Amino acid sequence: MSYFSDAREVIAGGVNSPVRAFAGVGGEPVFFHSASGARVQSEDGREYIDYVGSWGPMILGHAHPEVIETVIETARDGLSFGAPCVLETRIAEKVCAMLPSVDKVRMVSSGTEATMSAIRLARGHTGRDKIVKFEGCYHGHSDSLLIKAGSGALTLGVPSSPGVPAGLAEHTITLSFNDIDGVRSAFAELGDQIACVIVEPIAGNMNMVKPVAGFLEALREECTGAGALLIFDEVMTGFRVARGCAQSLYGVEPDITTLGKVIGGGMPAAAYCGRGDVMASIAPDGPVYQAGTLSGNPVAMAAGLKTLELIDNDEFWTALSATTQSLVDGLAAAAEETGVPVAVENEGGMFGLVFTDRDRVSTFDDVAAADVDRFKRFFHGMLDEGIYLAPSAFEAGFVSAAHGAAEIDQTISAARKVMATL
Ligand code: KE4
Repeated sequence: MSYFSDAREVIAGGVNSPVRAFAGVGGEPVFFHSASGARVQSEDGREYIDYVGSWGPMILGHAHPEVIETVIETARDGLSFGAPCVLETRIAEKVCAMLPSVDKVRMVSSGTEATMSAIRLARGHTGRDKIVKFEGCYHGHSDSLLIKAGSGALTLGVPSSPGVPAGLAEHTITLSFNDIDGVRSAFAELGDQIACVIVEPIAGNMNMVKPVAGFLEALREECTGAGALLIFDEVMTGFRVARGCAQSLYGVEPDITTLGKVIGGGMPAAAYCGRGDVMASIAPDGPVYQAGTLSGNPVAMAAGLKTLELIDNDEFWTALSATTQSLVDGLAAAAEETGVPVAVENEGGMFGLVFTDRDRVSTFDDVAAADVDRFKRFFHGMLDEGIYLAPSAFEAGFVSAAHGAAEIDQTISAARKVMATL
């Protein structure tokens, strides 16, 4: 008997999201029982320093007392109304205040819903069918986007999933991330048929890959020139890499932004948002339909709003970025001391670690060529040392405000020990 074998009896694959199944690292997944701050406790009584943070939402740390308190207070007044409530207005006001590119917001319940709806909005608003995405970027599991995708699809080796009709897939143009010439060629050939480009401004689903100089600017220029919409999928980078999201770091304004994870504070909430004239195309104002029973759920709104309120100050970001930097510097030093070639990356509360002899990974091919077997050994070695990393070589890592010097020191000490065995 194991928690996983029990789960597999009644849950497809034993998990409710594939990347959790440890298929990317081998072995059986750890079943969590509880979490607090930077640490999680497993059902079998172990404690780990957590660098997954529910894949990004837990930027304040797990079970933050103010977030928990507001969830309890809000829940006491009812869980869901299916009618407007003022909390929805408040969080939309907060997102608009934090993102200059956003005039209007539509809340949904998952990042997949947000990107799926943003694609439909772009197609409806422009009257065009083709979309552009980038290999290795993951935007959730809607049909048009599950083509050469990253994250779990890449981890499991099914980046283009069965079940997506060829007639739909043919409208998705997949280019190489950071390939400016490829973008310009695609627009030269098909520009007037392209409804939108969707991109993770910092890719976090093929480990962590930053845009090269001019890449995001080229997307902006080509979209504007062709009358296509630029969608920044900031479900992961949103309020994770900077107070103003990735778009504030690169000075490129998208037409639509998708958000998730942090804006739910650990509860199911996500959003698509952007230019008022574009968002005016969404029902009930416009003809593009999208709906959701639990969209804007008051409890999720309360958790997300409290989270945004607590991170909306420069001191938070200065401290979080410093903690992440100290982690990444320590990992790089441990690798140097043990002669293990790695490339590291970080921004705000997000980091990447790739086992490669390249100084930096800039393309999907760079990441695909990394030493996945060495990562698997590193993952399990760190797990044995009480450090919980993302169970995939193709995922980014996340630091919270609850990670302090003690957690970083313990992590670096473990990394030095484990890397020496690789
Ligand atoms: P969800 O549907 O999982 O809420 O969001 C989909 C999504 C959209 N866009 C980006 C940039 C994302 O990173 C995600 C989801 N991220 C993965 C982790 N890489 C979620 C973890 C999982 O699939 O279980």
